[in-house]
Amino acid sequence: MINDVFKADIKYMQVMDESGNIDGELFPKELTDNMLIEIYRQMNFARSVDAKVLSLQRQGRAATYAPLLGQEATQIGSAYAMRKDDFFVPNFRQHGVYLARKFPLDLFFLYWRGFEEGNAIPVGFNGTPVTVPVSTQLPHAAGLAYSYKYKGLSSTVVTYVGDGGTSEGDFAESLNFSGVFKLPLIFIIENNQWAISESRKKQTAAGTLAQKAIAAGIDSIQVDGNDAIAVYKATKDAIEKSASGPMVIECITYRMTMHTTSDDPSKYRDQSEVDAWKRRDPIIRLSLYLRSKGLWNDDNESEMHNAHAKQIDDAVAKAETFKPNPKSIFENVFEFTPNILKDEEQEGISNNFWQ
Ligand SMILES: Cc1ncc(C[n+]2csc(CCOP(=O)(O)OP(=O)(O)O)c2C)c(N)n1
Ligand SMILES: [Mg+2]
Repeated sequence: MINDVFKADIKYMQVMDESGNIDGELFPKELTDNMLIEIYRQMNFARSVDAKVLSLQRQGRAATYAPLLGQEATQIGSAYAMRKDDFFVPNFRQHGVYLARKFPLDLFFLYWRGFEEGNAIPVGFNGTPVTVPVSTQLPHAAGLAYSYKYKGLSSTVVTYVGDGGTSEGDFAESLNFSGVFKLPLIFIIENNQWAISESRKKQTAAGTLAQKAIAAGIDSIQVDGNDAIAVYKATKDAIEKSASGPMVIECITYRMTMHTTSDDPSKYRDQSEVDAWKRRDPIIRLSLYLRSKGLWNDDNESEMHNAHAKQIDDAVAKAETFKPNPKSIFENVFEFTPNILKDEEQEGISNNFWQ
C-alpha cells in the first residue's frame, strides 16, 4: 500500500490590488485611516532617503549603497506591525525598517558615508547593525529568539533575508533550529526577484520560497510584497501567534534598480521586466486608496515632500560635520590590543598621522 503521509499548500495573500481596491474581508479592523496615512508617509520617507543616499554616492559623498526602491511596502508594512519591544535583525537593504523604527537619521547617513560610527546602534533601538555577509544574520536572529524564550520574555524577533539568501546553509539551519525550539521568530523573505544578477528562477527549482519552511515544520505564507496592508497583516498575525512558534512570510516584490551602486542591471535583465513592475508600484497603490477615500490630496503630498526634504537635508548636514578619529581603526577590534598594533599606533603618533 501507499498512503499520503504529508500534504501541504502555500497560500498567497493580497489585501489591496494595484488600483487601490481593498478586500474588505481581509482588511485589518484595527488599521485606522491615520495609521494608513502614517504608513504612506513612512514609505515616501524611505524612498526619499534612498534617493538622497544614491545622489550623495554619485557625488562621492557616500559609499557603496544597496537601494530599496520598490521594496517600501515590504519594509514599512512589516516594520509598522512590530511592537517597540520586538527585535529587528536586518541584512543590508532594510533601510526602510531602520527609518520606520526611528533610527537617528544623521547616524544613518553617517554609516552610508562609510563610517562604522554610524552603525553603532543606540541603546534602546531594538535592532542589530547592517549585516553584509549573506544570511549570517539568521543564526543570530535564532539565538536572540532563543534567549527571549529562555528568559520568558514576550518579544518577537523579526529577521529579513533576500531570495538569494534562502539558498544559504545559514537559512536552512536557522529555520530548523527555530522550528525545533518553537522560537518567537519571524523570517521575512524579501523576494525581490534578483540576487545581484542571479534571477529567482535560477535560484531554486522550488515553486515558492515560502515552502522551504515546510520541511522545518514551520508555518509560512506568500504575500503581495508591494501591498503594505497585506505585509502589515501577515506580520501582525505572525507576531500575535509567535509565542507558539516561528513563521516564514515570503513577500513578492521587485528590486526596481541596481543591486548596489557598483552594479549595472541593464547587463543582465530587460527593461520590459522593470516596466511591468512599475505598474505595481507600492506607493502609487496606497496613494490611490487614500485619495479614493478622501484622505489625501495634492497639497498633503507637496507638504509631506517639503517636510521630508528639510529633515533629510538637516541630517545630511549634521552627518557631514563628523570628523573621524583615525585612531579609531585600532578600537573595538580586539579585547586587548596586540603589541603589533600598539607599535603601529605609536608609529602613527610619532609621524603625526593622527593630526
Ligand atoms: C556569504 C556571501 N556571499 C556572497 C556575497 C555577495 N553578495 C552580496 S549581496 C548578494 C546577493 C543577495 O541576494 P538576495 O539575498 O536576493 O538579497 P538582495 O540583494 O536581492 O536584497 C551577494 C551574492 C556576500 N555578501 N556574502
Ligand atoms: Mg534578492
